[in-house]
Amino acid sequence: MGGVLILFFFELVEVVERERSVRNLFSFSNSLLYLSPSLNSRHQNSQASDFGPRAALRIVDGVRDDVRNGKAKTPADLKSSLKRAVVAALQPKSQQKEDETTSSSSSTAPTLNLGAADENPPAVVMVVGVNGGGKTTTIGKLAARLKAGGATVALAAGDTYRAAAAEQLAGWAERSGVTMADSGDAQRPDAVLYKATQWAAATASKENKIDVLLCDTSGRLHTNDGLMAELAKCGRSLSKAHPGAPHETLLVLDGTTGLNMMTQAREFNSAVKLSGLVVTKLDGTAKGGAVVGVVSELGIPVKFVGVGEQVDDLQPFDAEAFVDALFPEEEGGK
Ligand SMILES: Nc1nc2c(ncn2[C@@H]2O[C@H](COP(=O)(O)OP(=O)(O)OP(=O)(O)O)[C@@H](O)[C@H]2O)c(=O)[nH]1
Ligand SMILES: [Mg+2]
Repeated sequence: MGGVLILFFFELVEVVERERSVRNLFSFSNSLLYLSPSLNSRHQNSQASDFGPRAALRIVDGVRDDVRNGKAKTPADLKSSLKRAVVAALQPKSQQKEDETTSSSSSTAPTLNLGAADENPPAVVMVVGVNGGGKTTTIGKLAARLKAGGATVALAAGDTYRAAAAEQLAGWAERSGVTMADSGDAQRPDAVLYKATQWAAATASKENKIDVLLCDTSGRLHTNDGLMAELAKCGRSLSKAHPGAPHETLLVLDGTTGLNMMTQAREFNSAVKLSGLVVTKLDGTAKGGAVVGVVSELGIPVKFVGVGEQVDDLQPFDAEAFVDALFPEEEGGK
């Protein structure tokens, strides 16, 4: 990690030396110390080192271009340039296309791409991730959000491992004013999700139709091959029960996680193709900087952030606000 930091620092210094865009290198390097919380060990979880090598280099390239083009001359310019480069790293190209095609049915959650299910509801959203990241809580909050936007929502209890998991989800259904999907007497997670999806699809054609089915899954370590294979099977069950499903597969990432986020995202993405990320627990000291590396490397957009344990503590992702929190105005390496 230190290597990445050093590289980051020296790349910038090299650029400045070569371009002679900043006269006083000493004040420039001081400004870098100010700019980059990564160089200050007090700022845990907001470190540029967490971005990972590929994102860090991409960001350096962005800053370098601004220096070369004369856009970044002062420390303040450099800070803006750095922030712009991180914002750019957080916006995969595919997201722009998605935004253009997002249907009106998801207007309260503009980043969810549920329009494909307009003709053949329900839209099915599968939520995956490691243990305790905030999957069930995110589902509860998302349900309330979608409901507030006028959608009829049901929840599927695909976490069959923890005895209390279905109860926890049912609690969220009650809080959010949505229904629990009926999965009959199914026991295995893939069977529960299959039955729940079939039920939701059948209900969707009736008067009290279901627009969106949110599927919970058990937390699992991305290193557990057996459980990852089981998750892939759950995904296949959804598409068998309802063609086109899942319309969204969201990976929930605990914002306090560092570089391990990348490994988690890679493994989950290869088991079930991910369409979006949710970064949780950003209400604490964590800033979730490591997700910059995930977006940059895998091209999967962040769609929501979790900022608390209450029902309305889910926000659509705002790259600029996220980056402002990573590089706060007042703080610095003072
Ligand atoms: N502060 C804070 N806590 C959160 C947030 N999201 C979830 N939590 C808490 O994190 C803990 C775990 O949340 P769950 O939703 O149960 O996590 P999970 O991923 O479903 O966990 P498993 O099903 O056991 O894998 C709970 O105590 C939640 O209240 C958040 O955005 N902020
Ligand atoms: Mg859970």
